[in-house]
Formats: sequence, C-alpha cells, structure tokens
Amino acid sequence: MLIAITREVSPRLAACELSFVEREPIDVERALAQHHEYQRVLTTLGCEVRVLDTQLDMPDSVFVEDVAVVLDEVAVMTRPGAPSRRDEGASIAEVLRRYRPLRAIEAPGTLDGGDVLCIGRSVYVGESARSNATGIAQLRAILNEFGYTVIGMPTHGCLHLKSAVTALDNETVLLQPAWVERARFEHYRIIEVDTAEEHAANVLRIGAALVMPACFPRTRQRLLDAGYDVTAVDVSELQKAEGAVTCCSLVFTAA
Ligand code: CIR
Repeated sequence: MLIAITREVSPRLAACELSFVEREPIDVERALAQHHEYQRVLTTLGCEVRVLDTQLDMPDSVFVEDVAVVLDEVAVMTRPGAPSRRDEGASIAEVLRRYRPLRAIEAPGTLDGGDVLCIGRSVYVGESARSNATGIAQLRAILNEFGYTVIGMPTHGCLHLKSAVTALDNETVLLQPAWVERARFEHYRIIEVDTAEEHAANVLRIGAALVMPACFPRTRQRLLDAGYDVTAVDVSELQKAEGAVTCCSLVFTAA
C-alpha cells in the first residue's frame, strides 16, 4: 500500500518564507482548491491520502516534504533550515512512528526534506541555504547504518536540490543545469528541462507515474516523448509560495 501524508493549506500561506521568488499576492481559496485536486490525483494514482489538519499559525506547513525523510527502513525527522518551520514536524512524527522507526536531525544541524533526493541506495543532499554540513553529516551517519550512501550536492540559484533535479525512475533524472552541476549526475540518463521552463525539474514519482505542474508543457512533452506517464496539476498558487509538487506530500509504502 502507498500512503501519502499531506496537510491542508494554512489560511496564512501568503506569509510563507520566500528565498528565490518574488512575493506576489496568493489566492488562498484557489491554493486550497488546487491542493485538493493534487490530493485527488494522488488517490487516482493509488495512494491512500492521510490529510493532517491545518496548522493555522504555520504558513508553510502544507509543504510536508521538508520535515521528514521517509525511506523503507527508517524515517528521519529533519530540523528545517527556516526557524519559522521548526514546529511543523511534531504532528507528522506522530503519524510516521506508526510505520517506521524514527530518527532525528539535532541542533545545530539543519536539513530540509526538499534537499533530499533518493535514487535506489544513493541519497543526494543539497548543500543549500536550508541544509548545513552538520545536518548532512547527521543524515549520513543515520543512513549509512541502513546501507545508503549519502552524497552532498552543491546547488546555486534555487531553494532545494529537488528544485534542480528529481528522479523519473532509478536510471533517469530530470535536471535544470543552471542550478546543479550536470556532470554530477552523468551516470544517469539525463533529461533537461526546457530552457523556457526554469522551475520544471520538480516532478513527483508515484510508482511508475509522474506528477508535474501544469505550467510546464514543453518539459512535459519531453517526458511524454520519452515514454513516461505524466499527470499535470495546476499548482500556481503553491508555486507563488516557492512550492511545487514533491513538497506537498510524503509518499511511502506500508504493509
Ligand atoms: C519555504 O521557503 O520553506 C516554503 N515557502 C517553500 C517550501 C517548498 N518545499 C519544497 O519544495 N520541498
């Protein structure tokens, strides 16, 4: 069974953290509707969606990906790089502890789940403004125990590693070469985003299917031409909060 943890959009979404995108008005009602459609798509693709209650005073709490890293053997609660986001994880830990042994990143380490890209037994971690060397070293120590290799990856010009690169399957990545060094992924088949679609590299993998934002038709066509099954969702209001598709769920298998 595939479980997807999500959280309802906070009515205070417009007060979100922003790093690389300009603040513009966010229509929260529309964000809610788009988020509901996103959850419906996850259900269609076979996920059982567990929706957590809104956290009214936590503007970014819809972006559940950042507070935990869930692998088959273990879940690691992160310590998000933005201090305003450090309380988002507690209620998610309560759910995750039913499914996985829990570990945690401790101060002064910081780590955002958006920086963690797992492909098979390789775990790439963005050396971003949100994930520091101590946090990455702690993650390495935890995951080495379970047979994973943790590889630090410099990013530039984007919020998280998964803004710049995501996996389409265990052999192929979708990559924005302006934000992460292409050569570091050359042992995979690489599909680049269309140059007109800067933010298109963030794609959510659900089994063999892919979910991506509707506003990147050229990159979507590249994926369709490569034989992938792609579902587009309109997440424009969540993108204004510097989110995309991976960040709105934590997807994992459960017995
Ligand atoms: C933040 O800056 O933390 C939020 N406004 C956006 C987080 C998006 N998270 C993600 O892509 N993993």
